[in-house]
Order: sequence, then structure tokens, then C-alpha cells
Amino acid sequence: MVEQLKITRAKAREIIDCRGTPTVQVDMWVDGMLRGRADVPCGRSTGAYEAYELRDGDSRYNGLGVRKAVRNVNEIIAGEIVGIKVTEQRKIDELLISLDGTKQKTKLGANAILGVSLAAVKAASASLGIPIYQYINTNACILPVPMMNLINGGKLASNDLDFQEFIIMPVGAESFSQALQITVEINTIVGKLLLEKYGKMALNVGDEGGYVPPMTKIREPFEVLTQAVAEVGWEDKIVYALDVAATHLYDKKTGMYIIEGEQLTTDDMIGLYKDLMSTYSIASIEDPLQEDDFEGFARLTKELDIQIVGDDLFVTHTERLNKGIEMGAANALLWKYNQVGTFSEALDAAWLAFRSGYGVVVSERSGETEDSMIADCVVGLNAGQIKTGAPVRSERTSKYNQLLRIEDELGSSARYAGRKFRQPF
Ligand code: 2PG
Ligand code: MG
Repeated sequence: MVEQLKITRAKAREIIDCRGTPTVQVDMWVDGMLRGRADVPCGRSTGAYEAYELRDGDSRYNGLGVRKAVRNVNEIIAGEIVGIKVTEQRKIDELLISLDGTKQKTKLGANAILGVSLAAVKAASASLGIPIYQYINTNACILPVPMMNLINGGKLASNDLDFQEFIIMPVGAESFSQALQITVEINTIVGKLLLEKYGKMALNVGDEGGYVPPMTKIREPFEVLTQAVAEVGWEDKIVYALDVAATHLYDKKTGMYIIEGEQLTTDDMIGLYKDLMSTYSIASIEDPLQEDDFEGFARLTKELDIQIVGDDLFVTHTERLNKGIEMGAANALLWKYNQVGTFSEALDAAWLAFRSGYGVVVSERSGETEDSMIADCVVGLNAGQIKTGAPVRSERTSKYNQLLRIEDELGSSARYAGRKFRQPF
């Protein structure tokens, strides 16, 4: 039989993610063979402008079931995409967008749509017999700096730390595998220090695998992280990063941020970051201000002169990213495909960012599964940075282990982004 690369079947089912929350999984057949399987991730500290996640709202799973989204794939989408060539990703995504017809994908659900879109990428690469990263980009060769969230706060943790993620970046490593080794060694020492200082409760971990010690002050995590880094002797290899997730610290009524119980203005926030930067080598801050403050982001980006990443600010949408680029708001995009709902739209946002001199951080969601697709995406985009949690728990390590395999496969053509993480080529 001549391979035609035609989609012959697509089927969705309900599965659960790392928090035990239902999500959508889609299988796709090409020329009669099961070729692709994709899981849809899910956020908790979400931005207001993200694409819509369709949930059942009935008695199952406290209303969080996704049977409606599954039905939308099986009863509406599947019949429409059968017969399309699986490598025609843009055609598939445009069809999905038009079948839905709404701005935030509220009709069919972005979770239904994304599952099909990602399954197509995987099915296409498998049908062609090439790795996903290579299907995305034949020149893929850059292994990313892992932005390891070792201490959790905010909405992803059960402590009183205001900032969401305290991150180390092993920019001075020679390879991705060495970067991973360094961060694991540091994480082990962090655990030991937390146990000594805060007791055994401090060893609990949050949604992304980072420790959740009973800390209340934003300087406390930095104290422990810097001490751990010094103890293993990797000071020259590590810089620090934050995801503040400031949208969730902002009081719309007063227009103030609440940090450690104090009310802060935008200028106070900028002052706070400058102060932290004067003590710790912070190279990147994500969502330092709330999602609607493009003007504040522009001012802050200029004043801090480090990587400023827009997550809730851009939600992986080209429209919002364009506005940011015009205003000079942030200088990097956090890339999460479920914020926009199709692979092609997410790719457009990444290409726009690169063309405009912005960096791209490929990111997990706090609700992940064992699906490791973002590891292929970060190499496929040559993005140079990945945020996928601490180096523990399988929904996180599945990504790191896939990156190890890709490094192995690329052999001597693999390049580690290192200190050039924002513009690695
Ligand atoms: C974030 C993420 C992922 P969530 O804010 O960057 O780290 O969290 O998936 O809950 O939005
Ligand atoms: Mg974020």
C-alpha cells in the first residue's frame, strides 16, 4: 500500500493529570495505524486571557470532568479531520479554529482542540519516522537551560510565600546532562538545609515538585538556595530566576500588590526587584507585574535590564505579544500551547518573539502528565530555555529524561544554550 499520510481516525478519552484532575488525551491514526497520542496540560495559576478549558460542571470529579470535550473530539472534530494529510498542520489547525468559531475556543473547548492539534504533530513525525523535534525544525540542535523551580510558593504551594517559583538556572554547565546533574545535586542539598532549618515538614513538595517550606519572607528561599549552591561549589555556574505570578498578588480594587502583608505600588515592586538583584544574581523574572499592566512592564524592562518574561501578560497570543513588542513590555515570551489552543498559533507566537529579539521559554503547566512533548518543542524551536519544575516526580522528569535522550541522539551536533539562553543562536 502506498503511504498517503491521511488521517484515518482520531479518538479522545478522559485521563487524569498529576493533580488527579481529569484532562483530555487524543489518539490519532494515519493510514490505518495508531501513530500519535497527546495529553493536554492544565494550569492552576492561570491568566485571564487564556483559551477556554471546557469542563463538565456536573457531579463527577467535582465538576472537573472533561467528557464534553472528549465528545466534541469524537463526535464533531474526528469526522471532519479524517482524510486530511497529517503533515498539513496548519490546515488541520485552521479547520479546528473554524469548527469552533469563537475567540477563546469556548464552543468545543481549547482542551479538545489542542489534544487533536498535538496528536497531529506527533502522528505526522511518527509516520515520517523522524523525531518530533526534527519534524518541527530540521535545524533543531539547541539543548535548553533548565529553569528549575526548587522552592514553590503562591498558588502552587501550601505555604505563605508570596512569589510562586524560586528558580536556579545552571547557565555555566557544559551540556544539558551536566546541567541536570548540577541541579539535582543542588536540590539534594536544599533538602538537607531545609530539614535542618525548618524541620521535616519543609520536605513536602508543591505542584511542580519544588519544596514547600514554611517560609513567609521572599528572601528566605534565596538564602537557602545560595547556601546550597555554595556548598556544592557551583557558584560560578548558577544564576537565579523568579516567577512572581504577580497577577495573583494584585488587588484590583486598590491597584496595589500585597507582598508580605504590605501594600506595594508598581514603583515599589520595581524597587523591590532592584533590591533583590543587588544581593542575588537574578537573571530572569517572569510576571513581575499583573497581566494588564503593559506600561508598567515596559518601564520595568528598561529599568531592570535582565530577562523579563511575559506569561499571564502574553498568554502565548500573537496579538498580546505584538502589543508588548510595540511598547517594549518584557523581552521574552513564556510559551504554553494550551494558553492559545493550537500548535500552529503557538508556533506563530514563538516565531514573532524570535523575529522581534524576544527570548522564548518553553513551559510546562502545573498540571502535567507523563507526556514529554514540550521537551521536543524546546529543541525544535531552538528556544534555549525550558521551565518544567524540579527534577523530581515523573510528570517533570519525563521532560528532563526526554531531553537527555535528545542530547544523546544529536550527539556532537547538540549545543547547550548556556549563558546565551535568551538568544541561543
Ligand atoms: C506558571 C505555571 C507553570 P500554571 O505560572 O508559569 O509554572 O503555572 O501552569 O499553574 O499556570
Ligand atoms: Mg508563570
